[in-house]
Amino acid sequence: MEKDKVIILDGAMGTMLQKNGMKVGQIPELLNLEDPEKIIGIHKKYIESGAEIIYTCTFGANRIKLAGYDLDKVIKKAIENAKIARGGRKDVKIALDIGPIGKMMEPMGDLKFDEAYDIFKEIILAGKEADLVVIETMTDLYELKAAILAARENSDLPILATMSFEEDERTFVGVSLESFVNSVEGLGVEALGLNCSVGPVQMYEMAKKLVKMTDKDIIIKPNAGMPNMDGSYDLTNEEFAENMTAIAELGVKYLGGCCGTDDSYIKLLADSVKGNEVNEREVEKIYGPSSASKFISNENFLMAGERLNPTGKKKYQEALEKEDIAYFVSKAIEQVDAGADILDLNVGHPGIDEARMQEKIIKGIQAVIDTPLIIDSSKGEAIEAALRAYNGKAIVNSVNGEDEKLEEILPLVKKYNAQVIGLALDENGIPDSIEDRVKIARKIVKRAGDYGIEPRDIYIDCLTLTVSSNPEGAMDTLKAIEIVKEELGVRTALGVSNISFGLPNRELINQSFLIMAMYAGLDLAIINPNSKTMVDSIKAAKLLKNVDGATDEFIGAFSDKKVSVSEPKSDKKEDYDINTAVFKGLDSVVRDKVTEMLKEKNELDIINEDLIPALDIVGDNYERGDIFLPQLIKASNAAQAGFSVIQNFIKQGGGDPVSKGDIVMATVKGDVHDIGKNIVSVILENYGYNVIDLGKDVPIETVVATAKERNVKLVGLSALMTTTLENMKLTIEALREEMPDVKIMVGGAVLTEEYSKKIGADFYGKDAKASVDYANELFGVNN
Ligand code: THG
Repeated sequence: MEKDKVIILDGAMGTMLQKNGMKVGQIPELLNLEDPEKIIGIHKKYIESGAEIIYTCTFGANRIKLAGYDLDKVIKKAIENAKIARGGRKDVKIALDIGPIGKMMEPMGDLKFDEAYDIFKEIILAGKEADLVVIETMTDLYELKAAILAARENSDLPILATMSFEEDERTFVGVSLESFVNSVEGLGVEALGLNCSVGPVQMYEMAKKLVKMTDKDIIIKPNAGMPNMDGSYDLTNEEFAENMTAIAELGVKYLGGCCGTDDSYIKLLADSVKGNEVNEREVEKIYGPSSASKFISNENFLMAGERLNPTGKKKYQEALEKEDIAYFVSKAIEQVDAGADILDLNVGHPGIDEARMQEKIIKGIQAVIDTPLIIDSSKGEAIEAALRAYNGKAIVNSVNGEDEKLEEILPLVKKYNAQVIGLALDENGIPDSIEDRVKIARKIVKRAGDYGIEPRDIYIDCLTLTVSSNPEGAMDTLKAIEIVKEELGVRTALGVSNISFGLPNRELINQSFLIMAMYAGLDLAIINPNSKTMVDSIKAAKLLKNVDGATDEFIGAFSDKKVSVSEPKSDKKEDYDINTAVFKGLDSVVRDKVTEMLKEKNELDIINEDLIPALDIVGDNYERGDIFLPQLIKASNAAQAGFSVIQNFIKQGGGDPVSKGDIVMATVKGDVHDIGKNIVSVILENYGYNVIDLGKDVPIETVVATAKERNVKLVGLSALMTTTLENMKLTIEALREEMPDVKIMVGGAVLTEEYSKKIGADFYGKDAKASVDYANELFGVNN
């Protein structure tokens, strides 16, 4: 087979537009119509420099960012401009460029998954004349999933997908490299990789990890280094090309540039690597389930919680009927606290629309915890709805050896990139003989393979029979596990509790059987994590099997040392203390707790002694990297729920609502990227400040007028683009002139502490927590 050649991508459109006199605040996408020659000229420069794929000038072309304009026309014209630039060259492809929508998705913001899908679908349909689709600069895995599905389901174009990772190897909302790769490589993309955020120096280590963990082709499109004080980037074109050459040597196929790179960068890059064969890579693929921020390798034993299941549980059934999502979330948390690695979700119950319920509960659970899920249903329709709603790589439980089931379930597993549990039974039930069970397993693995599902993504369940009625059943199951693992290269799964029906001391039997099964090679056990005996014996068995990290885990669990700051006193959510309830983002528990406290405690004391300290724990965990943005926001909102209870209480008593002070927040003129500012606003509010949020693209006069009118002590300004830093400076100058005493804090992706000092800001907020600390200091609040 002919070896693959390196492919050169283009550089930044924005950088070139600025060089060519684009004014601050001008919308690049509209230039496709207003000044097509400029866009065509830039594409041509990149093609002359050696680019083989050029990105259309449509990064922000969506109905949210271009509200009020003819989106269809902009996109079609953008593609036409790229085609004009390409002329007759067959070696240049045109990529329909799709960037983030610019609004946060649920649960962090209010953009719904289906809405995001529709927004992307509209772009894809308008852009059908492109040669391929590029989805780039994504930070939310869920948004990327919506975009990929929209592209897959509405066009046949190849898809390239890249996300933006910071130096800590997480995206802005906490997606890890492993979660990204694991969730996206199987979604039918042509290639995946990284763009923006950092330069090639910082991207090198990440690229090195990427080329190892997936066999997909890799894309690397970094900035021209890290930002300087003046908003430029710190690598010259030569340094850029040199570092990119090192990255190419790792076996990366697609190479290009993002912010700060111009045609000279791409030229030197192309001169160095264009036409080279893509180097061979030593791939050790990762396998296992993942959520958006957590990947779990199925190299390790997985303990799955079985409690999200209506079997024999009246309360659970009632919760299903009432759609009491908080109940399921609390049951999920309970099991994770007890040590579950992954949770089985079953909502099968008479009268329940399984598809809708799976979707609702999955969204509820993934808003609060990062534990991956097993979708437990026999209905294809419910499995599909669940897989669409799930953010990450789920496990489908289950398929069996019946042809009809295989044909219904396996395509879904493939399409949505899930793993699957295959039961060793078929239309004739569970075979008596071990050999017949293995035969069914073989059939499942073969069929899965036909659909492109790898053995390492399959768990065969050799099925637990009740030992009281099948005396040989337990040993048969264990033997089948050994054979299946050995012969088929799959993982194995088992629901354990059936084994002990009808016998006394069930827990002892379950425990003994589980340990025997682990010895036989069981990889995933569905058990009740609330049984301490079971959980503890897994820890012991892992230690004895010399599983990586098991010794530390065991010592951690059974020595005197305490681990978590917010260890619940019991596993019932009513008994959570306020810290834990806030930490876990349980709005209703926080509301109840605060209501209860108000009976005996002064409202300000509750804020200062309970809610704020609880938020501080959350903030500290966030700073340490133990939790991520979704959890931070969820926890903040829970504190806000408590805060609202207090506000209402005070209003009813005729008092003035408490606020620690007014703060004006704005994203500066010309800048429409306000996600960072929104986060800071939410967190400040939750800390008890009254935030006057002026939104994005705010004129200098509006900021000054509002700050004066409300006579605020503090103004917060954000800017995401280098092009708008100048406006930040002008806004600060205008504020200083009118209000010499006002304090100004600034933040944004390209901003540095140094630069913020230079433009006269009082404080550089590196993240939301830092901004709160500064506000507290300024307003004399100690906590
Ligand atoms: N294999 C696979 N999936 C499974 C099973 C399996 N999913 C469902 C089940 N088995 C595992 N999950 C549960 C969930 C709840 C209970 C048992 C198993 C449970 N049992 C109670 C008991 O054991 O006493 C009540 C049972 C009753 O009243 O009927 O709650 O094997 N792939």
